[in-house]
Amino acid sequence: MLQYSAWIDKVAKKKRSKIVLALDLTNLGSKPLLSNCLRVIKETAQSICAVKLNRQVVLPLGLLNGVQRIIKLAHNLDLPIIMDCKINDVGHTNEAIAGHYFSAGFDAVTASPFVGWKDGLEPVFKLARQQGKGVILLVYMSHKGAEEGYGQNVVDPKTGNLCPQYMIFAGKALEWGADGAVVGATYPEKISAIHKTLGTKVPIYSPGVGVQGGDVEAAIQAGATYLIIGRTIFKSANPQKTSSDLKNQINDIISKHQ
Ligand code: BMP
Repeated sequence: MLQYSAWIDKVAKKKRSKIVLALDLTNLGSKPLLSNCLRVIKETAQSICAVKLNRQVVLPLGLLNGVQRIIKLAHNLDLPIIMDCKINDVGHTNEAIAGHYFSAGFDAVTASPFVGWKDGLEPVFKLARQQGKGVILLVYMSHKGAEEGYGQNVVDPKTGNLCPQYMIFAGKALEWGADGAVVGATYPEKISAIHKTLGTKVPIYSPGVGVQGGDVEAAIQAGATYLIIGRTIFKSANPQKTSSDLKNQINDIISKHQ
């Protein structure tokens, strides 16, 4: 079985798609949550390269219950599946959390670099490496409050100079061998700066296009590898067409800037 990073890269090339579907459905509406999730994956499968689940779906469906059906469907359609759990605790619980998600069939997890390496994310990276799974780090989030944490100026311990927190996190993504760095599409200038550090070694996963106000072209041009897209697709009247249109739009932008 391919390692996570190689798998998503292969699927992205095969399907000519950079879209990670954020399946953030809720069961607050009238339709049952599980069948709705399965339907959206089936409708968009040809135009996406991975599926991302949030706790808002895992909590009501259950990791070993309904979520198993979603993971199985994604894998049958040759789609890796990411658990967006934003791991953020001390090492032993981080390791246990990642272990449960990996055992349940998830191919990658997201994690917060604020907790650091020693007794923080080191055990998560070790476990992921042993199992061929991925760890994707938050480097600059897409919402307005991101500047209060990720955007603070801090003293870089290596140089003693003031430096934005997110640039230190970009350095950690490289140093720790992360499989991806999340940078909000709402801040293309941050994508550019982080991309200069990461180059082609760590792909940038960018959420925030569409509903959150980010622009597809600006994010791609700045260096985003994958776009994480949720509501624009699953809340549309026709998710199949919307995802296909977005895929084509992204490919046109890539050809234009090559
Ligand atoms: P939408 O396209 O509906 O705005 O969804 C974006 C997705 O990306 C959500 O699943 C959200 O949890 C995730 N996300 C984000 O929006 N900003 C971040 O900085 C990090 C995220 O994981």
